[in-house]
Amino acid sequence: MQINTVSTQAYSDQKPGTSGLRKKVKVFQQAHYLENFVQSILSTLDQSTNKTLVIGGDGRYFNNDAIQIIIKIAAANGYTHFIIGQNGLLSTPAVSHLIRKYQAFGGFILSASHNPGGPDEDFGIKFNVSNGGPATEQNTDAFFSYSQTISSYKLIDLPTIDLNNCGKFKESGLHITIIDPVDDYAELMASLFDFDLIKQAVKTKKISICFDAMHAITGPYATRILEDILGAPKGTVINGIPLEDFGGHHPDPNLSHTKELKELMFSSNALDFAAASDGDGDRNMILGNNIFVTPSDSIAIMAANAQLIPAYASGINGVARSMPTSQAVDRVAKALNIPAFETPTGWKFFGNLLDAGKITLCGEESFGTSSNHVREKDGLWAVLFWLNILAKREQSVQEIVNEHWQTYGRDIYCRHDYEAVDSDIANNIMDHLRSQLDTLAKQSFGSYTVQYADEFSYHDPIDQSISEHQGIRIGFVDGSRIIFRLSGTGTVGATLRIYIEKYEPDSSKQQQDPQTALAELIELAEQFCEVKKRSGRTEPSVIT
Ligand code: G16
Repeated sequence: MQINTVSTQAYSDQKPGTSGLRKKVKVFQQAHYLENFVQSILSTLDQSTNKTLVIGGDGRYFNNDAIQIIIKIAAANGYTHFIIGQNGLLSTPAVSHLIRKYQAFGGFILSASHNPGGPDEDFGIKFNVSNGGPATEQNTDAFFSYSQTISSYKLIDLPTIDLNNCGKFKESGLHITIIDPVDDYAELMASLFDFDLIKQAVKTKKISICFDAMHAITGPYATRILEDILGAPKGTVINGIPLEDFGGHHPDPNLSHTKELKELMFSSNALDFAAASDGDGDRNMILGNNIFVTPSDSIAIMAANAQLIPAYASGINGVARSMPTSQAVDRVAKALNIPAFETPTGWKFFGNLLDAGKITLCGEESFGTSSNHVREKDGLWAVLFWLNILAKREQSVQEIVNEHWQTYGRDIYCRHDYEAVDSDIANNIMDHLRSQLDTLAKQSFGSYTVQYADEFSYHDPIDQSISEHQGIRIGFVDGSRIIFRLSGTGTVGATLRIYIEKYEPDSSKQQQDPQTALAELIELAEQFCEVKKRSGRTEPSVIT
Protein backbone atom coordinates (compact mmCIF):
# COMPACT_ATOMS: atom_id res chain seq x y z
CA MET A 1 0.00 0.00 0.00
CA GLN A 2 1.55 3.29 -1.14
CA ILE A 3 1.12 6.02 1.52
CA ASN A 4 1.32 9.55 0.14
CA THR A 5 2.01 12.63 2.23
CA VAL A 6 0.06 15.63 0.96
CA SER A 7 1.09 19.19 1.88
CA THR A 8 -1.68 21.38 3.22
CA GLN A 9 -2.37 24.63 5.05
CA ALA A 10 -4.35 25.06 8.23
CA TYR A 11 -7.89 26.46 8.22
CA SER A 12 -8.62 28.68 11.20
CA ASP A 13 -12.30 27.68 11.54
CA GLN A 14 -12.14 23.99 12.46
CA LYS A 15 -13.26 24.30 16.08
CA PRO A 16 -15.94 21.67 16.74
CA GLY A 17 -19.17 22.96 18.26
CA THR A 18 -21.71 21.27 20.53
CA SER A 19 -21.64 18.18 18.32
CA GLY A 20 -18.77 17.97 15.85
CA LEU A 21 -17.75 20.29 13.03
CA ARG A 22 -20.71 21.74 11.11
CA LYS A 23 -20.28 24.06 8.15
CA LYS A 24 -21.79 24.81 4.78
CA VAL A 25 -21.10 22.06 2.23
CA LYS A 26 -19.08 24.56 0.19
CA VAL A 27 -16.76 25.10 3.14
CA PHE A 28 -16.17 21.33 3.40
CA GLN A 29 -15.55 21.17 -0.36
CA GLN A 30 -12.58 23.54 -0.18
CA ALA A 31 -9.27 21.94 -1.05
CA HIS A 32 -7.97 19.75 1.81
CA TYR A 33 -10.62 21.03 4.26
CA LEU A 34 -12.19 17.68 5.21
CA GLU A 35 -8.83 15.93 4.88
CA ASN A 36 -7.21 18.33 7.37
CA PHE A 37 -9.93 17.71 9.95
CA VAL A 38 -9.90 13.93 9.58
CA GLN A 39 -6.10 13.87 9.91
CA SER A 40 -6.34 16.13 12.98
CA ILE A 41 -8.71 13.65 14.62
CA LEU A 42 -6.62 10.61 13.81
CA SER A 43 -3.31 12.22 14.79
CA THR A 44 -4.70 13.41 18.09
CA LEU A 45 -6.28 10.22 19.37
CA ASP A 46 -4.12 7.58 21.01
CA GLN A 47 -2.55 5.37 18.41
CA SER A 48 -4.40 2.23 19.30
CA THR A 49 -3.82 -1.37 18.41
CA ASN A 50 -7.54 -1.49 17.54
CA LYS A 51 -7.67 -0.76 13.82
CA THR A 52 -11.45 -0.99 13.24
CA LEU A 53 -13.59 2.03 12.40
CA VAL A 54 -17.34 2.38 11.81
CA ILE A 55 -18.40 4.91 9.17
CA GLY A 56 -21.82 6.17 8.10
CA GLY A 57 -23.98 9.22 7.85
CA ASP A 58 -27.46 10.59 7.39
CA GLY A 59 -27.26 10.52 3.59
CA ARG A 60 -27.15 14.26 3.11
CA TYR A 61 -25.37 15.80 0.13
CA PHE A 62 -21.58 15.06 0.26
CA ASN A 63 -22.11 12.01 2.55
CA ASN A 64 -20.59 9.43 0.25
CA ASP A 65 -17.81 11.67 -1.10
CA ALA A 66 -16.75 12.22 2.50
CA ILE A 67 -16.82 8.48 3.26
CA GLN A 68 -14.44 7.74 0.37
CA ILE A 69 -12.02 10.42 1.58
CA ILE A 70 -12.16 9.21 5.20
CA ILE A 71 -11.35 5.61 4.20
CA LYS A 72 -8.27 6.75 2.25
CA ILE A 73 -6.92 8.86 5.10
CA ALA A 74 -7.76 6.35 7.84
CA ALA A 75 -6.09 3.55 5.86
CA ALA A 76 -2.98 5.69 5.41
CA ASN A 77 -3.00 6.16 9.20
CA GLY A 78 -2.96 2.42 9.83
CA TYR A 79 -6.68 1.50 10.09
CA THR A 80 -7.36 -1.79 8.36
CA HIS A 81 -10.99 -2.76 9.14
CA PHE A 82 -13.97 -0.67 8.12
CA ILE A 83 -17.63 -1.30 8.96
CA ILE A 84 -19.73 0.93 6.72
CA GLY A 85 -23.49 1.33 6.40
CA GLN A 86 -24.97 0.21 3.06
CA ASN A 87 -25.22 3.20 0.71
CA GLY A 88 -23.23 5.14 3.30
CA LEU A 89 -26.23 5.30 5.62
CA LEU A 90 -26.20 4.90 9.40
CA SER A 91 -28.14 6.77 12.04
CA THR A 92 -26.17 8.32 14.88
CA PRO A 93 -27.51 5.91 17.53
CA ALA A 94 -26.84 2.99 15.17
CA VAL A 95 -23.19 4.06 14.82
CA SER A 96 -22.94 4.26 18.60
CA HIS A 97 -24.34 0.75 18.90
CA LEU A 98 -22.10 -0.70 16.18
CA ILE A 99 -18.94 0.74 17.76
CA ARG A 100 -19.90 -0.95 21.04
CA LYS A 101 -21.13 -4.20 19.57
CA TYR A 102 -18.15 -4.78 17.27
CA GLN A 103 -15.65 -3.21 19.71
CA ALA A 104 -14.37 -0.75 17.16
CA PHE A 105 -11.80 1.93 17.95
CA GLY A 106 -14.42 4.53 17.09
CA GLY A 107 -16.52 5.85 14.28
CA PHE A 108 -17.05 8.77 11.94
CA ILE A 109 -20.59 10.13 11.69
CA LEU A 110 -21.36 12.34 8.70
CA SER A 111 -24.23 14.60 9.60
CA ALA A 112 -25.22 18.13 10.49
CA SER A 113 -28.13 16.66 12.40
CA HIS A 114 -31.26 18.81 12.20
CA ASN A 115 -29.66 21.41 9.90
CA PRO A 116 -30.87 21.46 6.26
CA GLY A 117 -28.92 19.54 3.58
CA GLY A 118 -28.04 20.04 -0.10
CA PRO A 119 -25.22 21.66 -2.08
CA ASP A 120 -25.90 25.07 -0.55
CA GLU A 121 -26.75 23.85 2.92
CA ASP A 122 -24.95 22.15 5.79
CA PHE A 123 -22.62 19.22 6.26
CA GLY A 124 -20.97 17.92 9.40
CA ILE A 125 -18.55 15.38 10.76
CA LYS A 126 -18.15 13.99 14.22
CA PHE A 127 -15.96 11.31 15.78
CA ASN A 128 -17.30 8.88 18.38
CA VAL A 129 -14.89 7.01 20.61
CA SER A 130 -14.76 3.39 21.74
CA ASN A 131 -17.58 3.68 24.31
CA GLY A 132 -19.82 4.67 21.37
CA GLY A 133 -20.18 8.25 22.56
CA PRO A 134 -19.06 11.57 21.09
CA ALA A 135 -15.43 12.54 21.61
CA THR A 136 -15.05 14.47 24.85
CA GLU A 137 -14.44 18.19 25.04
CA GLN A 138 -10.76 17.51 25.80
CA ASN A 139 -10.61 15.45 22.58
CA THR A 140 -12.35 18.08 20.46
CA ASP A 141 -10.10 20.83 21.84
CA ALA A 142 -7.13 18.68 20.83
CA PHE A 143 -8.56 18.13 17.30
CA PHE A 144 -8.85 21.88 16.94
CA SER A 145 -5.36 22.62 18.19
CA TYR A 146 -3.86 20.07 15.80
CA SER A 147 -5.85 21.53 12.90
CA GLN A 148 -4.30 24.94 13.58
CA THR A 149 -0.76 23.83 12.81
CA ILE A 150 -1.35 20.99 10.37
CA SER A 151 1.00 21.05 7.38
CA SER A 152 0.36 17.66 5.79
CA TYR A 153 -1.92 14.65 5.84
CA LYS A 154 -1.54 11.03 4.80
CA LEU A 155 -3.56 9.41 2.03
CA ILE A 156 -3.51 6.15 0.08
CA ASP A 157 -4.60 5.64 -3.50
CA LEU A 158 -7.74 3.52 -3.55
CA PRO A 159 -10.42 2.81 -6.12
CA THR A 160 -13.90 4.04 -5.18
CA ILE A 161 -15.30 1.61 -2.59
CA ASP A 162 -18.68 0.16 -3.61
CA LEU A 163 -21.07 0.99 -0.78
CA ASN A 164 -24.19 -0.39 -2.45
CA ASN A 165 -24.11 -4.09 -1.61
CA CYS A 166 -23.94 -5.69 1.81
CA GLY A 167 -21.09 -8.13 2.32
CA LYS A 168 -17.44 -8.44 3.24
CA PHE A 169 -14.57 -7.95 0.82
CA LYS A 170 -10.88 -7.06 0.70
CA GLU A 171 -9.57 -4.07 -1.22
CA SER A 172 -5.88 -3.11 -1.33
CA GLY A 173 -5.30 -5.06 1.90
CA LEU A 174 -8.25 -3.41 3.73
CA HIS A 175 -11.09 -5.46 5.22
CA ILE A 176 -14.35 -3.78 4.28
CA THR A 177 -17.74 -4.83 5.66
CA ILE A 178 -20.82 -3.17 4.19
CA ILE A 179 -23.66 -3.82 6.62
CA ASP A 180 -27.39 -3.39 6.56
CA PRO A 181 -27.90 -0.14 8.54
CA VAL A 182 -30.99 -1.41 10.37
CA ASP A 183 -30.36 -5.09 11.33
CA ASP A 184 -28.22 -4.66 14.45
CA TYR A 185 -30.20 -1.68 15.68
CA ALA A 186 -33.57 -3.44 15.27
CA GLU A 187 -32.22 -6.42 17.18
CA LEU A 188 -31.09 -4.12 20.01
CA MET A 189 -34.52 -2.48 20.20
CA ALA A 190 -36.24 -5.86 20.35
CA SER A 191 -34.05 -6.75 23.32
CA LEU A 192 -35.11 -3.65 25.29
CA PHE A 193 -38.85 -3.37 24.74
CA ASP A 194 -41.89 -5.63 24.91
CA PHE A 195 -42.41 -5.97 21.16
CA ASP A 196 -45.16 -8.59 21.59
CA LEU A 197 -47.21 -6.23 23.74
CA ILE A 198 -46.75 -3.29 21.36
CA LYS A 199 -47.56 -5.53 18.38
CA GLN A 200 -50.76 -6.64 20.04
CA ALA A 201 -51.80 -3.05 20.82
CA VAL A 202 -51.11 -2.03 17.22
CA LYS A 203 -52.90 -5.07 15.78
CA THR A 204 -56.02 -4.57 17.87
CA LYS A 205 -55.98 -0.89 16.90
CA LYS A 206 -55.59 0.24 20.50
CA ILE A 207 -52.79 2.52 19.31
CA SER A 208 -52.82 4.30 15.94
CA ILE A 209 -49.46 5.77 14.92
CA CYS A 210 -47.88 8.21 12.48
CA PHE A 211 -44.11 8.65 12.28
CA ASP A 212 -42.55 11.47 10.25
CA ALA A 213 -39.03 10.54 9.14
CA MET A 214 -38.64 13.98 7.49
CA HIS A 215 -36.91 12.38 4.44
CA ALA A 216 -33.97 11.68 6.70
CA ILE A 217 -32.16 8.66 8.11
CA THR A 218 -34.92 7.17 10.29
CA GLY A 219 -37.05 6.32 7.24
CA PRO A 220 -35.58 2.81 6.78
CA TYR A 221 -35.30 2.22 10.53
CA ALA A 222 -38.89 3.25 11.31
CA THR A 223 -40.33 1.40 8.33
CA ARG A 224 -38.62 -1.82 9.34
CA ILE A 225 -39.41 -1.59 13.06
CA LEU A 226 -42.85 0.03 13.13
CA GLU A 227 -44.37 -1.39 9.95
CA ASP A 228 -42.51 -4.66 9.22
CA ILE A 229 -41.81 -5.89 12.75
CA LEU A 230 -44.53 -4.31 14.89
CA GLY A 231 -47.20 -4.58 12.20
CA ALA A 232 -48.32 -0.95 11.96
CA PRO A 233 -50.17 -0.35 8.68
CA LYS A 234 -48.20 0.58 5.54
CA GLY A 235 -48.04 4.35 5.38
CA THR A 236 -47.55 4.73 9.14
CA VAL A 237 -44.11 6.14 8.29
CA ILE A 238 -44.37 9.32 6.23
CA ASN A 239 -41.54 11.03 4.34
CA GLY A 240 -39.68 7.74 4.78
CA ILE A 241 -37.19 7.90 1.89
CA PRO A 242 -33.89 9.55 2.86
CA LEU A 243 -33.05 12.35 0.40
CA GLU A 244 -29.80 14.29 -0.03
CA ASP A 245 -31.61 17.54 0.67
CA PHE A 246 -34.37 16.15 2.93
CA GLY A 247 -36.87 17.19 0.26
CA GLY A 248 -35.85 20.83 0.75
CA HIS A 249 -37.11 20.77 4.32
CA HIS A 250 -35.47 21.40 7.65
CA PRO A 251 -35.17 17.95 9.29
CA ASP A 252 -35.74 19.33 12.77
CA PRO A 253 -38.52 17.57 14.69
CA ASN A 254 -40.31 20.44 16.38
CA LEU A 255 -43.75 21.96 15.89
CA SER A 256 -42.43 24.59 13.45
CA HIS A 257 -40.91 22.07 11.04
CA THR A 258 -43.43 19.22 11.13
CA LYS A 259 -46.52 21.05 9.85
CA GLU A 260 -48.19 17.95 8.33
CA LEU A 261 -47.95 16.05 11.60
CA LYS A 262 -49.00 19.00 13.70
CA GLU A 263 -52.10 19.62 11.57
CA LEU A 264 -53.07 15.95 11.85
CA MET A 265 -52.51 15.65 15.58
CA PHE A 266 -54.32 18.85 16.49
CA SER A 267 -57.40 17.98 14.40
CA SER A 268 -60.52 15.91 14.95
CA ASN A 269 -58.82 13.07 12.98
CA ALA A 270 -55.87 12.94 15.35
CA LEU A 271 -54.28 9.55 15.95
CA ASP A 272 -53.31 8.18 19.35
CA PHE A 273 -49.60 8.76 18.89
CA ALA A 274 -47.27 10.57 16.50
CA ALA A 275 -43.56 11.21 16.45
CA ALA A 276 -40.80 12.62 14.28
CA SER A 277 -37.03 12.34 14.16
CA ASP A 278 -34.25 14.47 12.73
CA GLY A 279 -31.56 14.26 10.04
CA ASP A 280 -29.40 11.66 11.79
CA GLY A 281 -32.06 9.94 13.90
CA ASP A 282 -31.00 10.97 17.37
CA ARG A 283 -33.76 13.47 18.15
CA ASN A 284 -37.43 12.79 18.77
CA MET A 285 -40.65 14.74 19.05
CA ILE A 286 -43.61 13.09 20.79
CA LEU A 287 -47.25 14.01 20.14
CA GLY A 288 -50.51 12.52 21.39
CA ASN A 289 -54.07 13.24 20.35
CA ASN A 290 -54.14 17.05 20.67
CA ILE A 291 -51.07 17.25 22.84
CA PHE A 292 -47.38 18.01 22.35
CA VAL A 293 -45.10 16.50 24.98
CA THR A 294 -42.16 18.79 25.69
CA PRO A 295 -38.82 16.95 25.65
CA SER A 296 -38.28 18.00 29.27
CA ASP A 297 -41.58 16.38 30.28
CA SER A 298 -40.86 13.38 28.09
CA ILE A 299 -37.66 12.38 29.94
CA ALA A 300 -39.44 12.92 33.28
CA ILE A 301 -42.37 10.71 32.24
CA MET A 302 -40.00 8.04 30.94
CA ALA A 303 -38.12 8.02 34.24
CA ALA A 304 -41.38 7.76 36.19
CA ASN A 305 -42.56 4.83 34.02
CA ALA A 306 -39.26 3.07 33.40
CA GLN A 307 -40.23 0.07 35.48
CA LEU A 308 -42.91 -0.78 32.92
CA ILE A 309 -40.23 -1.42 30.29
CA PRO A 310 -38.46 -4.80 30.29
CA ALA A 311 -34.94 -3.35 30.01
CA TYR A 312 -35.45 -1.01 32.97
CA ALA A 313 -37.85 -3.12 35.04
CA SER A 314 -35.36 -3.64 37.85
CA GLY A 315 -35.01 0.11 38.34
CA ILE A 316 -32.85 2.94 37.10
CA ASN A 317 -29.61 4.04 38.76
CA GLY A 318 -29.98 7.75 38.23
CA VAL A 319 -30.90 10.39 35.67
CA ALA A 320 -29.19 13.34 34.04
CA ARG A 321 -30.40 16.35 32.10
CA SER A 322 -28.65 19.24 30.41
CA MET A 323 -28.73 22.46 32.42
CA PRO A 324 -31.33 24.27 30.26
CA THR A 325 -33.69 21.26 30.37
CA SER A 326 -36.56 21.80 32.81
CA GLN A 327 -36.32 20.44 36.33
CA ALA A 328 -39.22 18.02 35.80
CA VAL A 329 -37.00 14.91 35.80
CA ASP A 330 -35.31 16.01 39.05
CA ARG A 331 -38.69 15.74 40.80
CA VAL A 332 -39.09 12.15 39.60
CA ALA A 333 -35.55 11.31 40.72
CA LYS A 334 -36.30 12.73 44.16
CA ALA A 335 -39.43 10.60 44.45
CA LEU A 336 -37.49 7.51 43.30
CA ASN A 337 -34.64 8.41 45.65
CA ILE A 338 -32.04 8.21 42.88
CA PRO A 339 -29.44 10.84 41.90
CA ALA A 340 -30.15 13.53 39.30
CA PHE A 341 -27.21 15.18 37.52
CA GLU A 342 -27.16 18.52 35.70
CA THR A 343 -24.67 18.71 32.82
CA PRO A 344 -23.86 21.30 30.14
CA THR A 345 -25.66 21.13 26.79
CA GLY A 346 -24.12 18.42 24.60
CA TRP A 347 -24.54 14.67 24.66
CA LYS A 348 -20.81 14.19 25.25
CA PHE A 349 -21.27 15.24 28.88
CA PHE A 350 -23.48 12.23 29.69
CA GLY A 351 -20.86 9.67 28.58
CA ASN A 352 -18.81 9.51 31.78
CA LEU A 353 -21.92 9.22 33.96
CA LEU A 354 -23.29 6.41 31.79
CA ASP A 355 -19.96 4.56 31.68
CA ALA A 356 -19.64 4.81 35.46
CA GLY A 357 -23.14 3.38 35.92
CA LYS A 358 -24.29 6.53 37.75
CA ILE A 359 -27.23 7.08 35.42
CA THR A 360 -29.51 4.95 33.28
CA LEU A 361 -31.63 7.60 31.53
CA CYS A 362 -30.72 11.06 30.27
CA GLY A 363 -32.34 13.77 28.24
CA GLU A 364 -32.20 17.27 26.87
CA GLU A 365 -34.72 19.94 26.04
CA SER A 366 -33.39 19.89 22.46
CA PHE A 367 -35.52 16.82 21.64
CA GLY A 368 -32.98 14.27 22.84
CA THR A 369 -33.52 11.31 25.16
CA SER A 370 -31.70 8.05 25.62
CA SER A 371 -30.34 5.47 28.04
CA ASN A 372 -27.32 3.34 28.74
CA HIS A 373 -28.09 1.08 25.73
CA VAL A 374 -25.93 3.37 23.54
CA ARG A 375 -23.90 6.53 24.15
CA GLU A 376 -25.94 8.86 21.94
CA LYS A 377 -29.43 10.18 22.07
CA ASP A 378 -31.80 7.91 20.25
CA GLY A 379 -34.95 9.06 18.46
CA LEU A 380 -36.61 5.74 17.66
CA TRP A 381 -35.72 4.30 21.05
CA ALA A 382 -37.73 7.15 22.61
CA VAL A 383 -40.65 6.41 20.29
CA LEU A 384 -40.60 2.74 21.26
CA PHE A 385 -40.32 3.65 24.94
CA TRP A 386 -43.50 5.72 24.63
CA LEU A 387 -45.30 3.01 22.65
CA ASN A 388 -44.37 0.48 25.33
CA ILE A 389 -45.74 2.78 28.07
CA LEU A 390 -48.97 3.36 26.11
CA ALA A 391 -49.45 -0.36 25.47
CA LYS A 392 -48.81 -1.21 29.11
CA ARG A 393 -50.87 1.55 30.74
CA GLU A 394 -53.69 1.46 28.16
CA GLN A 395 -54.16 5.20 28.56
CA SER A 396 -53.85 8.08 26.11
CA VAL A 397 -50.76 10.30 25.94
CA GLN A 398 -52.89 13.13 27.34
CA GLU A 399 -54.03 11.07 30.33
CA ILE A 400 -50.47 9.99 31.09
CA VAL A 401 -49.12 13.54 30.90
CA ASN A 402 -51.94 14.97 33.03
CA GLU A 403 -51.51 12.31 35.68
CA HIS A 404 -47.80 13.01 35.72
CA TRP A 405 -48.39 16.73 36.28
CA GLN A 406 -50.92 16.01 39.02
CA THR A 407 -48.40 13.81 40.80
CA TYR A 408 -45.23 15.87 40.39
CA GLY A 409 -46.48 19.33 39.41
CA ARG A 410 -45.90 20.82 35.95
CA ASP A 411 -42.69 22.56 34.91
CA ILE A 412 -44.18 24.93 32.34
CA TYR A 413 -41.47 25.44 29.76
CA CYS A 414 -40.57 27.09 26.48
CA ARG A 415 -37.54 27.99 24.41
CA HIS A 416 -37.23 31.05 22.19
CA ASP A 417 -34.55 30.93 19.48
CA TYR A 418 -33.25 33.98 17.65
CA GLU A 419 -31.41 32.47 14.68
CA ALA A 420 -28.76 33.98 12.41
CA VAL A 421 -28.17 36.99 14.64
CA ASP A 422 -25.06 38.96 13.73
CA SER A 423 -22.25 37.33 15.78
CA ASP A 424 -20.98 40.62 17.23
CA ILE A 425 -24.48 41.58 18.36
CA ALA A 426 -24.97 38.14 19.93
CA ASN A 427 -21.65 38.34 21.76
CA ASN A 428 -22.52 41.82 23.00
CA ILE A 429 -25.83 40.49 24.32
CA MET A 430 -23.99 37.80 26.29
CA ASP A 431 -21.49 40.37 27.62
CA HIS A 432 -24.36 42.64 28.60
CA LEU A 433 -25.93 39.75 30.53
CA ARG A 434 -22.61 38.91 32.21
CA SER A 435 -22.24 42.51 33.33
CA GLN A 436 -25.48 42.22 35.35
CA LEU A 437 -24.72 38.96 37.14
CA ASP A 438 -23.08 40.45 40.22
CA THR A 439 -25.97 42.75 41.01
CA LEU A 440 -29.11 40.78 40.17
CA ALA A 441 -29.40 38.55 43.25
CA LYS A 442 -32.14 39.62 45.71
CA GLN A 443 -33.59 42.16 43.26
CA SER A 444 -37.33 41.90 42.58
CA PHE A 445 -38.94 42.28 39.17
CA GLY A 446 -42.76 42.22 39.23
CA SER A 447 -43.79 38.94 40.87
CA TYR A 448 -40.27 37.48 40.71
CA THR A 449 -37.28 37.86 43.02
CA VAL A 450 -33.87 36.74 41.79
CA GLN A 451 -32.23 34.10 43.95
CA TYR A 452 -29.04 33.62 41.94
CA ALA A 453 -27.50 34.80 38.69
CA ASP A 454 -24.40 33.09 37.36
CA GLU A 455 -22.62 31.50 34.43
CA PHE A 456 -22.91 27.71 34.59
CA SER A 457 -19.74 25.70 34.88
CA TYR A 458 -19.65 21.93 35.20
CA HIS A 459 -17.34 19.84 37.30
CA ASP A 460 -17.44 16.29 35.92
CA PRO A 461 -17.72 14.01 38.97
CA ILE A 462 -16.01 11.13 37.15
CA ASP A 463 -12.93 12.60 35.44
CA GLN A 464 -12.91 15.85 37.47
CA SER A 465 -12.69 17.97 34.29
CA ILE A 466 -14.19 21.45 34.41
CA SER A 467 -16.21 23.00 31.57
CA GLU A 468 -16.84 26.71 31.94
CA HIS A 469 -19.07 29.28 30.20
CA GLN A 470 -21.94 26.85 29.65
CA GLY A 471 -24.80 29.36 29.72
CA ILE A 472 -26.10 32.21 31.85
CA ARG A 473 -28.67 31.30 34.50
CA ILE A 474 -31.02 33.56 36.36
CA GLY A 475 -32.89 31.62 39.03
CA PHE A 476 -35.79 33.00 41.03
CA VAL A 477 -36.90 32.34 44.59
CA ASP A 478 -39.96 30.34 43.42
CA GLY A 479 -37.75 27.99 41.36
CA SER A 480 -38.45 29.65 38.01
CA ARG A 481 -35.45 30.07 35.71
CA ILE A 482 -34.40 32.04 32.66
CA ILE A 483 -31.33 30.74 30.83
CA PHE A 484 -29.41 32.29 27.95
CA ARG A 485 -26.95 30.46 25.69
CA LEU A 486 -25.44 30.81 22.26
CA SER A 487 -26.03 27.64 20.24
CA GLY A 488 -23.01 25.56 19.29
CA THR A 489 -24.62 23.94 16.26
CA GLY A 490 -25.61 26.78 13.91
CA THR A 491 -23.65 27.63 10.79
CA VAL A 492 -24.87 31.17 10.05
CA GLY A 493 -24.14 34.03 12.45
CA ALA A 494 -25.15 33.16 16.01
CA THR A 495 -28.30 31.64 17.48
CA LEU A 496 -29.38 32.99 20.85
CA ARG A 497 -31.44 30.50 22.83
CA ILE A 498 -33.59 31.69 25.72
CA TYR A 499 -35.03 28.97 27.95
CA ILE A 500 -37.85 29.87 30.33
CA GLU A 501 -39.51 27.72 32.97
CA LYS A 502 -41.85 28.02 35.90
CA TYR A 503 -43.12 25.36 38.30
CA GLU A 504 -46.88 24.99 38.70
CA PRO A 505 -47.93 22.56 41.45
CA ASP A 506 -51.62 23.57 41.35
CA SER A 507 -53.43 21.15 39.05
CA SER A 508 -56.22 23.66 38.39
CA LYS A 509 -53.61 25.92 36.71
CA GLN A 510 -51.61 23.30 34.82
CA GLN A 511 -53.51 23.44 31.53
CA GLN A 512 -52.36 26.96 30.59
CA ASP A 513 -50.66 27.72 27.30
CA PRO A 514 -46.93 28.10 28.09
CA GLN A 515 -46.61 31.41 26.24
CA THR A 516 -49.39 32.85 28.42
CA ALA A 517 -48.24 31.26 31.67
CA LEU A 518 -44.66 32.43 31.06
CA ALA A 519 -45.52 35.87 29.64
CA GLU A 520 -44.08 37.84 32.56
CA LEU A 521 -40.82 35.83 32.51
CA ILE A 522 -40.60 36.22 28.72
CA GLU A 523 -40.82 40.02 29.17
CA LEU A 524 -38.20 39.86 31.88
CA ALA A 525 -35.88 37.88 29.62
CA GLU A 526 -36.04 40.71 27.07
CA GLN A 527 -35.44 43.25 29.80
CA PHE A 528 -32.25 41.38 30.81
CA CYS A 529 -30.83 40.58 27.37
CA GLU A 530 -32.37 43.20 25.04
CA VAL A 531 -32.22 40.87 22.04
CA LYS A 532 -35.12 42.60 20.27
CA LYS A 533 -33.73 46.04 20.94
CA ARG A 534 -30.18 45.12 19.91
CA SER A 535 -30.96 42.92 16.88
CA GLY A 536 -34.03 44.70 15.56
CA ARG A 537 -35.98 41.42 15.61
CA THR A 538 -39.61 41.60 16.67
CA GLU A 539 -40.07 37.95 17.55
CA PRO A 540 -38.11 34.69 17.94
CA SER A 541 -37.33 32.68 14.78
CA VAL A 542 -38.56 29.48 16.44
CA ILE A 543 -40.54 28.83 19.60
CA THR A 544 -40.49 25.31 21.04
C1 G16 B 1 -26.60 18.56 19.47
C2 G16 B 1 -26.09 17.95 20.74
C3 G16 B 1 -27.10 18.10 21.83
C4 G16 B 1 -27.49 19.55 21.98
C5 G16 B 1 -27.99 20.08 20.65
C6 G16 B 1 -28.29 21.57 20.67
O1 G16 B 1 -27.68 17.83 19.00
O2 G16 B 1 -25.80 16.58 20.57
O3 G16 B 1 -26.54 17.60 23.00
O4 G16 B 1 -28.48 19.70 22.95
O5 G16 B 1 -27.00 19.88 19.68
O6 G16 B 1 -27.12 22.26 20.88
P1 G16 B 1 -27.08 23.81 20.72
O7 G16 B 1 -28.10 24.35 21.68
O8 G16 B 1 -25.67 24.16 21.10
O9 G16 B 1 -27.43 24.16 19.30
P2 G16 B 1 -27.76 17.41 17.48
O10 G16 B 1 -29.05 16.65 17.38
O11 G16 B 1 -27.74 18.70 16.72
O12 G16 B 1 -26.54 16.58 17.23
